[in-house]
Amino acid sequence: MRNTMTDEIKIEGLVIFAHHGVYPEETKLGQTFVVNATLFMDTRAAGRTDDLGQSVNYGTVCSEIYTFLTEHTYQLLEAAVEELAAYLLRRFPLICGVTLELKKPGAPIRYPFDSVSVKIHRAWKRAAISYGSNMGDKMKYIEDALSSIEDDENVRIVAKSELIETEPYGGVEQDAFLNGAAVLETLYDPEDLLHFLQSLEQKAGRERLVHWGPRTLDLDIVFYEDEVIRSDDLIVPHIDMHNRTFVLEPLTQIAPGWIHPIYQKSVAALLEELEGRQ
Ligand code: A4P
Ligand code: MG
Repeated sequence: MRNTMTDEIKIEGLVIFAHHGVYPEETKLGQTFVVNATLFMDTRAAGRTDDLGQSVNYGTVCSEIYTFLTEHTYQLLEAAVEELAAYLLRRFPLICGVTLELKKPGAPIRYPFDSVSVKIHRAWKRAAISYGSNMGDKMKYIEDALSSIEDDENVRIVAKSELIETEPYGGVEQDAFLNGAAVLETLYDPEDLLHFLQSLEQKAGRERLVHWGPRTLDLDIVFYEDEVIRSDDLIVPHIDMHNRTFVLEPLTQIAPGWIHPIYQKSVAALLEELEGRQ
């Protein structure tokens, strides 16, 4: 997988007068804030060509930080810095991650202190999803879901497989499926991504009647970076993906080398093994 933490552009000590705070005086009178930002990106192309068009203009980034912090008002440093990080990641596609620190040297604290601050790291994360439909206008359910994904500001589609027709798997007698897979970059954490995908299933009129039964739309998270997650409502990597041709075949088209973090095998190797077993 792509290493997103290669090079850094740093902005230190950017001073901005703005109006964030819990107390009414703070939002009314305003005060000084100081921003430290590290922008993670691959600077090699700019380094080789000496062309600003291949990089991120740090002057523009400073202006955007200034505009954002002066045009919004947040009570909490946490909220200001969270929203600012997402804004910068959406606004500058070359930036794959940011570390942002927002300091408030004049915070209303009645003891001597230098500064209080909140510092966070946020980045675009890679996820692989698979989708299937075997009711009604299957193609349309899938295409509508993909266009809703494209429209969401927290997700970018990196690659999409072809859609393939597959025989039902899992022993329930039902119509053939249309299946596909996509690689995404997302600002959602795994749980939020699950909830987002479930909202699209609901939009497609999905009713949960029979386990493994017919559905207008099923959207599953196959991988999220190389994370291994086992919570009550989310298991990643998808628990049965290695047994499913309808997941592995489309995923092999777009991400053959993605390594399953538990089996330590690539998607292409898992497909080859599965075909050998069948
Ligand atoms: N959940 C846990 N982990 C995940 C994950 N990684 N991604 C939980 C998405 N959801 C995850 O799913 C049940 C619960 O799984 C969710 O509430 C979520 O919290 P569901 O979609 O509500 O219900 P389901 O249909 O009972 O199960 P599931 O897992 O979606 O069904 P499957 O296992 O995906 O199987 N044959 C072919 N050829 N093609 C298909 O696409 N699909 C199925 C559905 C059966 N046979 C098929 C196909
Ligand atoms: Mg599902």
